[in-house]
Amino acid sequence: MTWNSVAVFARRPVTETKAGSPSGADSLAAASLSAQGQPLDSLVAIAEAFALPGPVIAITPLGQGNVNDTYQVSLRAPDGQADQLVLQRLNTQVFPQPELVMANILRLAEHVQGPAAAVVAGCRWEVPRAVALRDQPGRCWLELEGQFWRTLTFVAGCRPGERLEDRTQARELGRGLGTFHALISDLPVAELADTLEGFHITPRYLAQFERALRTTTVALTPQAAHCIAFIRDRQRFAGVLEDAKAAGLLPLRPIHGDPKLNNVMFDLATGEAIALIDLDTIKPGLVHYDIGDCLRSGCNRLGEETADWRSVHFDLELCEAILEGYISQAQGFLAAADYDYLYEAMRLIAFELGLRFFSDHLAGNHYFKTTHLGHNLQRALVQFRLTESIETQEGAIRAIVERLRLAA
Ligand code: GN1
Ligand code: MG
Repeated sequence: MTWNSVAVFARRPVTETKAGSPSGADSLAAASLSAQGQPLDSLVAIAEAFALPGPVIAITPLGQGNVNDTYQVSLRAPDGQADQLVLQRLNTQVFPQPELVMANILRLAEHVQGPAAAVVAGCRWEVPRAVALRDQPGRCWLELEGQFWRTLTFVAGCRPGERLEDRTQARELGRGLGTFHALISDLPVAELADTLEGFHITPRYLAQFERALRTTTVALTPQAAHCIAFIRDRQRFAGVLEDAKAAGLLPLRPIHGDPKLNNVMFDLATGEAIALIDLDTIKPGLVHYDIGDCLRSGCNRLGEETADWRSVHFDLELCEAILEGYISQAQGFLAAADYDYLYEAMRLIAFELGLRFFSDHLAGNHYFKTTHLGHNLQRALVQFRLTESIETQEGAIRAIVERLRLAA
């Protein structure tokens, strides 16, 4: 098959699959279309453009990403053993300069070297690495018919976080994010590109919401009216982190951008957090965006996809354990002012994600993939309920932060 003849199907809403759980119907012979709408034979050809260590055995959808399309490529290594890689089609509507995304990923890989990282982590630590093209060893992405493909190494022997079971896992989640931040805290932000302008700048999402509200054609149901009132009540709060940044209280640092629970990998044997995956949003930012994202995903035991949004609750015990784990690794670079904004960070990032989901609902679901009508509205209701739960526990959360600050 030549490149020109490779048919690449348009994006479709993803069918949700569990990360790393290939099913019986995965064989290339058995299925002609992947769950993400891509013909499998073209996926094999795309995967084979990269310098794979052996022939492809199977390609299956991977993970639950809301933005990119992700596949697990299984292959046979030269020693006969099975091996895996991750193949992704980047959503270039979200990332208009994907080559800068790759530059950041390469910069990270260069900065974080395995053995030194394991010392900081106190255990095995892995960084997914970009794989070069077979015919162009200096290049690690493929542009094909307007689509952008890349292949990354697969972190084996671990699983992504799904639901936190107990304090030990919660502590590991926080320790994982703290380790990642500690490893990149000396990477100059000027060496990272801003690949997604406005990402986590809440006032900009507020402006997008106002625009979406003016032009929406979606029915404003009582639930939507609730969301609108909820946002209006918190408008003044939206600038809290940006104001602190502008006042010089919070510095720009390299961040992950999306360290939600299922982007942290836990070692199957030891339960330790050993990697952060999904490196597309590594860029300059506030560590508070990451801490907020980690907490809003980890402390919501029902998960962000629950339909039972009324029962969503922010779990204080998990919050304490996540922060403990985080601070155990981050105390070396956290300044006093950083602690002052931890409560605001968790409240803001839950609110911000609700705002983003709701605006996308109003605008016709062009940003986040959806699987059913009203999906983004449901997701927004979950995040807003979580925000409320954080707000009602403000005193207790601030007390936890204070105790940990004094102990650090
Ligand atoms: C998106 O695609 P995914 O699932 O890794 C989004 C994050 C949100 C997340 C919510 C680039 O991440 O900001 O927190 O959905 N990524 C981007 O699940 O917008
Ligand atoms: Mg992501």
